Amino acid sequence: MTGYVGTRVLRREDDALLAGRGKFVADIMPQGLLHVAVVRSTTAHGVITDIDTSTAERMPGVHAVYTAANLPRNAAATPCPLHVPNPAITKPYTWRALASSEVVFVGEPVAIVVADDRYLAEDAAEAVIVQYDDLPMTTSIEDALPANVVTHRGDDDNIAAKFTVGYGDVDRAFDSADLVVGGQYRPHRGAGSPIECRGVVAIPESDGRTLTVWTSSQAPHLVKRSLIDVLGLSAADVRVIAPADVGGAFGSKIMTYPEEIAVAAIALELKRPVRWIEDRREHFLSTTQERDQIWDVELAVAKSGKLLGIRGTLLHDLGAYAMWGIITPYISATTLPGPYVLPSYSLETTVLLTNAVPTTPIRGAGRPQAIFVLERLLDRAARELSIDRATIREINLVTPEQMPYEVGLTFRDGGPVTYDGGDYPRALRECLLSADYEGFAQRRQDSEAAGKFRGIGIGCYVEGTGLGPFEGARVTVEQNGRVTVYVGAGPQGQGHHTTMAQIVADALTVPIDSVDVISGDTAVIAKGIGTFGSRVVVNEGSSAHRAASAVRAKILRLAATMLEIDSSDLTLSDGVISVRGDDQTRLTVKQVAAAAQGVPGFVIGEGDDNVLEETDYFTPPQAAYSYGVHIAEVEVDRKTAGVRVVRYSTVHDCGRVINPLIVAGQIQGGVAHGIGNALFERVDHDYNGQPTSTSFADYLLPTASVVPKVTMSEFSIPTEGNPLGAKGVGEAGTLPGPACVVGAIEDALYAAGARIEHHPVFPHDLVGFIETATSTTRP
Ligand code: MCN
Repeated sequence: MTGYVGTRVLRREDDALLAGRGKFVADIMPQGLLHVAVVRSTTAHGVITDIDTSTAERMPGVHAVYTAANLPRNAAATPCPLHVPNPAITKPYTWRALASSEVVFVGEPVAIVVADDRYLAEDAAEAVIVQYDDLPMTTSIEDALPANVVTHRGDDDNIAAKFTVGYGDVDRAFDSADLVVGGQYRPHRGAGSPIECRGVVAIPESDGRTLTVWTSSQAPHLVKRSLIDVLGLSAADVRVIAPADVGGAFGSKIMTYPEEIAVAAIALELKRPVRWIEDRREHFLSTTQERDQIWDVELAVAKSGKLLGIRGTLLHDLGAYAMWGIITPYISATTLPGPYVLPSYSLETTVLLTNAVPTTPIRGAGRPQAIFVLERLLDRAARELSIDRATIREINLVTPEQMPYEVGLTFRDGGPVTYDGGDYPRALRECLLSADYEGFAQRRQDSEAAGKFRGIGIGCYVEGTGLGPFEGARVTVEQNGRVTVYVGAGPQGQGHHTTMAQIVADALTVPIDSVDVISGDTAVIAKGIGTFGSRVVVNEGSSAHRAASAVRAKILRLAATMLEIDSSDLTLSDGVISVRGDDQTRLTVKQVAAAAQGVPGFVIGEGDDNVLEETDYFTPPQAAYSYGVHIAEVEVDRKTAGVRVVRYSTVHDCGRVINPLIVAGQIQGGVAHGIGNALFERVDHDYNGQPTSTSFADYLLPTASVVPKVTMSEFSIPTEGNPLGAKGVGEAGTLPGPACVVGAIEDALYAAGARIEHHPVFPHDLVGFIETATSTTRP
């Protein structure tokens, strides 16, 4: 059978995962393995005045203690590369394998202990005495802006970049507006929180020069490039593998981390395998985070509800280093117009360094914040104009007739933001239907009768997915007829091995069970970028499709030569080649593949037809724009002020769907993430810059009992930007979550004065409104 694309093929990844047979970095235990514990900065900003490693060095089982001064290959001398440079960045700070003098956040690595096991390493790490001269510090955007304190000593201010985006005549829009609404909006910092924290195992060859690095990463090729740059290796010296089982990442494993560089350098020096496995506390202290922003914006509207313009400022917390450049705030700024016709827009963005863990894209990458702000503004305008909240969205959405729609902004790839197609009003209509928007009033009454406040909220989004520059796939048919697909970007739970097998099985017209997928290994495919930005289906999927289609053509040409027939008379289906109009003559892919292996000196096909292998690197012309609508309904408990999401409906269009089952899983997981951002997840610091949320007791995640079953529907308007017609979906489920959940909470308590401009929303934020509501309804 072929025709796998579009069908609910069960994930081939799941049997092993469900049976506990997944193979994660921590499962890689080569002979002679040494273990690392990292000594981290205990101050948010300071200068290291002394590191005393003498006691630790003498402790049993300790092999070495390293600081920046003695880290092998001078590995701490060179900062990690700035992965996404931008001319607007004026302070391109990136971290080093170990801090040498100044530390700029609590958790920054300052020393490393290598021991026979992790327990011994941790004990010895405790015995490393680091003295600091503390410097003034700030972890808050408000304090960072006036530059009373600076994140990096010697700087005059904390501004890492400043840029303005916009189009149209904003001043005229505001002059002619019937209504102006605005506010200060504050989405807060959260963590990526994958189940598997980070980890790295470096295994050297005995030559002291070459090594294999296993790392729990979203971007093994990028890690390889960093190792080459920082450690002065040649490309042939280092192989980086991200195992097929990476236990989640959500963006936090995109970049090169200090531990990857340090562990590789130490393994080369000690000529022993070395590993470091991050624990949860370290994850909160050292793995990148996202979302802290302050938006001061206003919206100009006509009394018809038509949008006229938005203007304002955005302050973005970059944390202590610019590891992923300014991609996140740039995406925020260019996402704000959303799926609506917004005639004018101006936003000045200031990107600020703070003494906290660096921020880099976490699922959604700046978009959830922009969607939150825009949808809050729409709700406010609708209320002031007494227009239904669904109607104000409906009358402003970009229509199919306006497609392709040029927003007037430049996207992060340097091209214009041009929505490539779709039916946004249909998505809203269908979501209102599936959420039974009409029936809400009755449900509200029922909740009130049960002593609860009930509200409904809407969030619409459009998202540029599938950006290049490229991702590759190598498709090869083995002599036994099995097909191997080598791809650069690997999964962290997205089910790529299943979807790539579907794409290749269809393009080759062979059974899916004959297709094996190998991902995330720099030794099997030369170039790769990584899994982020909902880009794999567009880039890697298209490459796999094109490579497999080219191999199929080769198979048919070889079969034609073998059968002495024209290849146009042949068909290939389910791995069998038949001659049109001839039931007797057949060849299998296996027979052709065996023949193609050849006998020395004999040639079957022409040119490289004899090699049943193709590599393709697809480059999309621009982003593929997915879009959708989410509607949440919440109940707020009168006694506890607890919020419960009781209904959640989504409609989305991600173009041609490769696997509806996987897409549904991505949306459901994304919604959980969005609910977490709206109600639970908040990284905080005390007045000294000490993180106060460093365990799942302090940092709450949504659990199965608080995430409702999501009612999902989809329709598909394929994009023309890639041969599959697919658009990305990996982040979509998260994007409008905070917007619609907070919109619903505000709706529940609107009459009591609730105007909510931040998230997460905690029960204590609501107590006052509940008291007001209770006192005004008391007889
Ligand atoms: N897919 C499909 N049809 C489409 C679009 C996608 O069948 N039209 C399938 C793809 O083939 C793939 C999955 O859906 O199996 C996601 O594809 P895509 O949208 O291309 O996203 P990526 O594969 O590039 O994944 C990255 C994205 C991001 S940016 C984050 S963050 C994220 C996410 O995916 N992190 C995740 N989903 C995650 N899911 C899990 N379980 N864990 C994470 O860490």
